[in-house]
Amino acid sequence: QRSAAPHVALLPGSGMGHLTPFLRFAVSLTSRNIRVTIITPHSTVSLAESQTLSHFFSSFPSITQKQLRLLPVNEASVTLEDPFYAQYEAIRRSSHLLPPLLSSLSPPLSALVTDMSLASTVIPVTQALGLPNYILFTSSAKMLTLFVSFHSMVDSQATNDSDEIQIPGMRPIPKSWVPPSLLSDTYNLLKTQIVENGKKMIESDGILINTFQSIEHESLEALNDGKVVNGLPRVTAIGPFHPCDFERSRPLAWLDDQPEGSVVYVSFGSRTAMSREQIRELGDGLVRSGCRFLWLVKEKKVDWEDAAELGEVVGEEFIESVKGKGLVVKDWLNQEEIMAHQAVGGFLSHCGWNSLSEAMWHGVPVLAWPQHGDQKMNAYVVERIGLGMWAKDWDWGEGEMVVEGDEIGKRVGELMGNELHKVQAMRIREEARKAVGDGGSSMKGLIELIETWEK
Ligand code: BUP
Repeated sequence: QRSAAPHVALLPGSGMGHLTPFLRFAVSLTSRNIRVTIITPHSTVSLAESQTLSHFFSSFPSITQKQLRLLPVNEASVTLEDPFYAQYEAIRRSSHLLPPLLSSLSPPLSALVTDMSLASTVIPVTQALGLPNYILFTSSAKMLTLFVSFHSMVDSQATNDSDEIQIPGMRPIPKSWVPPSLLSDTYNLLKTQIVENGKKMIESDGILINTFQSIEHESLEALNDGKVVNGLPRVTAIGPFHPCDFERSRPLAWLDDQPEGSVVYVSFGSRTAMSREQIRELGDGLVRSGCRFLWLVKEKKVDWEDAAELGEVVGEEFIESVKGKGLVVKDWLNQEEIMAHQAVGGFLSHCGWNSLSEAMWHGVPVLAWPQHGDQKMNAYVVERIGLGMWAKDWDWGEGEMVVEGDEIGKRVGELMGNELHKVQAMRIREEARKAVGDGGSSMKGLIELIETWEK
């Protein structure tokens, strides 16, 4: 027997890369008559998150916001780590505030959807309340295979001499694709969180993922056949999430004046700090490539700490010398609008999964330069599906090595001149739209999920 429209609460993780897919998912649920409440941890780590949230809730007044006011965490062992990981620890320590908040929501909830990095914090809470819990995994299915299995191999993998990691049911992957902090002998926040959350996810009611069958069927099949982890709940691909128009905009008059497909867009996401030395080499590389470019420069992980003037970071003379051919910016841009622009013909990307989803959605070829975290696993997907190429011999952005301008220029030139990638990127664009269109694989997954909540 069907009750009234289901009411679902969403609890996103920290950073734009985790918040954005939750907001896009919320919009797609609302458009299917699901009542949505978003629980927003307060304060946010970055300005980008707080500004996006206020813009979002004024654009979608039917979606309810409930703030989870986090208790302060003062120990240096936490505050000195990456602030985005530290936020998960803060949420964990404030988790006693969740049961009263969840129970107060009206009408009563049908389910809570939580970021993967909050699984071990939230699943015990929902179990005690008898509330179904779903995990929204905001990265690739390839990364999910590592995330859910890492706890079972953590001790042996960190210490053994092999340069490969054997994820059960998958082909071995080079150890170099795994972030160094996961392989370190000592525990840090990232390693603890991946181990604890990966282990706990088996107890969730389902795992939702922002990917689609035609690009990641191998990983999805291995996950759903119990090859990676026996007893894992169903993994449902429901992506790629549609970019939607709440996203903050900034006019791109400069792009409007550039020839079709001539501009390479360069961005390493919202939380990559690049050294000034590497920034200067990158600038040199972009000039050497001979291509037009739109480059978003970031020197600090957290946006409000990124205070240096653009001229000081890249050099005043550089900005002058590239005028007309290159635009360098330091402020937040609406990336989705950039991807959609006819002038953009390539993307030099860190391979955050949202950035890649947007590149797929708009058919933009990618030159992958993973900087940290899940990004090498995602770069593997870029290369395997032919969306672009991966500069495998470049170190993690956070590594010691500085990639020289000469090398960068060469690869960017190759990306922009590669006709095969252009054709394949357009095919992937079609597949992406098919997946979320009527009768598409991701649309079917979403409808089935909603039917479960309606029961
Ligand atoms: Br920077 C920047 N404008 O100026 P990812 C980012 N974005 O719209 P990340 C903008 O933020 P994680 C900007 O389009 C994407 O949706 C971008 O997410 C948008 O990378 C999102 O690509 C960034 O996943 O997060 O920020 O490194 O590490 O969590 O993947």
